[in-house]
Amino acid sequence: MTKNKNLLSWGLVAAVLLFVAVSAFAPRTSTRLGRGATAIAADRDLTPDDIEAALKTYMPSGRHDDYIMFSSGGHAGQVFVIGLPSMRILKTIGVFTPEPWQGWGTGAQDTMDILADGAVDGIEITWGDTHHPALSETGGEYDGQWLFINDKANARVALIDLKDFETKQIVKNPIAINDHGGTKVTPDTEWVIEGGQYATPLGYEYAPISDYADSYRGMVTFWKFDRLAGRIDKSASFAMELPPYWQDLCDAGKKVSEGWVVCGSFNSEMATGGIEDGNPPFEAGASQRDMDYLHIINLDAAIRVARAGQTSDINGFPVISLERSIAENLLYLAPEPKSPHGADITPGGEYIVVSGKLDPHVTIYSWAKIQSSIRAGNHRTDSYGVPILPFDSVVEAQVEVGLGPLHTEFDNQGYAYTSLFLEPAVARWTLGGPYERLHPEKGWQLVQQIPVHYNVGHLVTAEGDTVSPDGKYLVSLNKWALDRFANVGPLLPQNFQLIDIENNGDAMKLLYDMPMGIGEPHYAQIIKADKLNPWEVYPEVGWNPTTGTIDEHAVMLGEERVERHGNTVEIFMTAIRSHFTPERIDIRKGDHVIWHITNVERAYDATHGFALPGYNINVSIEPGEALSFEFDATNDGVFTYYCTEFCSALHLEMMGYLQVRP
Ligand code: K7E
Ligand code: CUA
Repeated sequence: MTKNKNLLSWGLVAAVLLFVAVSAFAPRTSTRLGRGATAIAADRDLTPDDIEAALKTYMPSGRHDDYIMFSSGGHAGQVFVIGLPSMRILKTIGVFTPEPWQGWGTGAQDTMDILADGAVDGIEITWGDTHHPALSETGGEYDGQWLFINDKANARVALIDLKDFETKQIVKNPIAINDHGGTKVTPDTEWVIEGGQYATPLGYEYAPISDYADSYRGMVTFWKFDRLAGRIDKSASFAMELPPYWQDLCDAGKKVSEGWVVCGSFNSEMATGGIEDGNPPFEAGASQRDMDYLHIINLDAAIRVARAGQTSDINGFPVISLERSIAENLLYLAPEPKSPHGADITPGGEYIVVSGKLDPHVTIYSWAKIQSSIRAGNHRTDSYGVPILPFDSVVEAQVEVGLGPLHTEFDNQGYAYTSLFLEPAVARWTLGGPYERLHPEKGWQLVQQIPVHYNVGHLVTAEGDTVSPDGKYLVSLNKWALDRFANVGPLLPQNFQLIDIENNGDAMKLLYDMPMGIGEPHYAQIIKADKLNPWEVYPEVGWNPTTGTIDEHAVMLGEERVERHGNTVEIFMTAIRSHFTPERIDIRKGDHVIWHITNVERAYDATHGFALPGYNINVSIEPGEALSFEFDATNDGVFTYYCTEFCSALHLEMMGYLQVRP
């Protein structure tokens, strides 16, 4: 009863709001619309909160989102591009996994080559477990130019160009078989951080696990990004050997802490499992001690050591040894409580927030205190000789936020937001120190929790890990969806929940549930949409997206031809609405075929696809793009190639015959 009354009165409020809004433009129709809205709200059993959420997220046809979120795809191996606040998926970017729509890794030679660069010791890898996207930054702000993302499974890092939203490079970590603590970038994107995870012998060589303490090691890798070349420069990159604790998420210092990097860790117990042999299982063995170690790394000093060549060579890659790091004061540890996760640096760089998965608190470390503790010297060390800064000398505060805290991001009002896996909820709490002037509360304290559905891993706020977060929106990346969506069988989608954190004295409000049925995303980053400035079409006809220049095999109109050199047939083809030229190609079984296609269109959205059934070729040719693929004509027969994008009324006629004579 009460609910219905409430509903009706709110429905009226909504109707009035709509009336006011609409009457400004179309006074004749407004009354009818208003009544309709009330009826719809009643009919669909919508609460006032539902109506408000709908009004805040509804995107009228043709209107664009204010923010763009780049989400990892988990073991989809891809990146997903999502508009906020509508939560509409705008694009899948093929990264570590072939992606046929983009023609990523399904024939086009350059894309095959980039994927092949991610091979591990000669074994081709056709998937990835993308975890942490990192937008490029200038002065600690997202600049909208590049996106990096790691593959946790195989310790690889990919680079995506935000001019065309395509992957340009994959680098395999030369010393680690898996990673986790990446990617993060330094405030001017000079370095891309890839932290390790499960310790192994570096270079992924063999050593028996009974030699764990001596032969197994952790690591952090610093990839040099050459912005001018638009590539990671492997030859200028280096790694640091770390103790065989399982390094976890890293973050780059900013402002007052710029030039330093922190990485959390767990399993400082150095548990090696072996429940078969009567040892504690990993989850118990790695959780015995109350404290693990926050790694505090002087990156600027490490760069000097690496540039001076004071490194060892592992698989052809320079690595600063643990001994050297200790001798050069590159590495310090600080105790962090209870199976820590997340290491998130505040916008001004003054504090590091660490969560303890088994501790209801977040622990806040002060950068100033860390520096004075380092200066004070005279530290005890771990068993490898790495100095340990006393807990009390570096901790600024602890805030009880709730059960199972994981990751923290920030807003523009001096609040921090921490995901609580076990509650499950998102906690809003106040930052003290210089942030106190931004909010009415005093000190470090929990302000509010909002339940989420259900167990949340990462959360992300708009530009929330930069030097100037926007606030406004938070997305809770929930691992479990349970009853939130229609049952689609035993494998459930994840649930992204959009939360309004605009603080006009209001509580946080849940706005939208978005099922993610395409992988298990871990982290995402949200950028203001107007910071992105991608191309509408490639700059010139014949453009090679990988080299960023005119392709040497670009085909201009009138230059189409088929050339034969011995057993090699080279095809020069153009695509334009609504035909491929040539339309007929005759070759012989056993020929090696090199096929070049250029989309000579200059019109926005005039993409053509090209599929060659039977030979596993499928490419996408955007306006202006030139690409090539190769195959051996091992089977004779008649093969019908055709355009896979519905590009015109005569799109079905955009085809041709490849005749392979026996
Ligand atoms: Cu899922 Cu960032 Cu890989 Cu925490 S990590 S949840
Ligand atoms: Cu070109 Cu369809």
